[in-house]
Amino acid sequence: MSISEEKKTAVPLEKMKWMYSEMVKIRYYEDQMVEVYSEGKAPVFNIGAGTVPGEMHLATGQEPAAVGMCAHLTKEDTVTAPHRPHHHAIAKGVDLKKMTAEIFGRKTGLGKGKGGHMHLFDPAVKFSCGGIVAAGIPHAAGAAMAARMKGTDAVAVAFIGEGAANAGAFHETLNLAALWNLPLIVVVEDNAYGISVPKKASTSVESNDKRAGAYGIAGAYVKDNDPVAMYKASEEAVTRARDGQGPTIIEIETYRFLGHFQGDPELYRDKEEVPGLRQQDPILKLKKQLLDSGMEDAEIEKMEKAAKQEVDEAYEFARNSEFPEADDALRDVFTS
Ligand SMILES: Cc1ncc(C[n+]2csc(CCOP(=O)(O)OP(=O)(O)O)c2C)c(N)n1
Ligand SMILES: [Mg+2]
Repeated sequence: MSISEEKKTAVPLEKMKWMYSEMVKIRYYEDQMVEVYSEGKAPVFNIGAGTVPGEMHLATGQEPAAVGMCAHLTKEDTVTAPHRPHHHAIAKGVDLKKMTAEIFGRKTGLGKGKGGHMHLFDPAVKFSCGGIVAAGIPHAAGAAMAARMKGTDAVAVAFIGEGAANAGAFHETLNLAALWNLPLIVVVEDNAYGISVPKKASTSVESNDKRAGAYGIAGAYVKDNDPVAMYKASEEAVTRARDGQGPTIIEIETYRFLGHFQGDPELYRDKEEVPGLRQQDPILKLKKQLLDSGMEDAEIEKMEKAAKQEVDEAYEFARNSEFPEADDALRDVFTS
């Protein structure tokens, strides 16, 4: 079964403005992170040193997937995200100050500084993420099942990379989610690579929405990293899930402007690839649409300024927060 033809309904201006402002916030957040992450890691790149120790996976360029979907969600809906989670977390409304403090390893962080950037949990908006590829899919199915058992109309969305769609957990979960008609949506962000492996070297189908047919569920494909098309595909999928009509797989063609992780030498792609991709920046495209719809430059600038201020305040909060005590290491964790 395939999702119906793209609806021609217009996206409400308020939603367009929200998506733009969130995309600017995400982009600026990650641009700041590039700088902060490099602090203390020179002269020879030392991944364990600096203000933000550990790996860092940024989603610069992939903003449309997160904002197009989260525009339809409330804090009662669940989102699970993978190792590249900042765009989803921000669009879902995770507390930006506590998120940044967590990434900085500070006591005021979402997980008291013990999780870092791949382990952000915010129960207030039902958001979680993790570094185990594909693990968020069954977690989201569990949340979808809980919503169904409680009789609410909440939905659950698992964001994953296209590489994760080849994991057993993807197929096992979708089989049961289809069988049990769960309000689950899996959003596959096809950024063309799983680390250095191109999609065509790992995936038997051209796009993962085709795999929906194997489970008798709906599938949708969003091309060109288009936030408005993502908004529309997500609207259909969320409506379907809330109405008790079961799961959907959405694949979005998206672009990763940065390396797999910060410090990635990117030897697997042509040096011309990224400048070419940046020419198709989805933020600039959406800005043009806002201007075409009659918004003034000054109003757009005001939105950009507000989004950036929120980010600056979050970084300031994180920097000024204390580190956990050594004695805290074994608190709030499972011990045998
Ligand atoms: C179960 C598991 N296997 C391998 C890894 C190592 N790993 C981290 S990211 C990644 C590639 C993921 O690719 P994709 O799903 O396309 O996401 P992207 O990084 O492109 O966002 C792999 C193999 C892991 N974290 N978990
Ligand atoms: Mg990928």
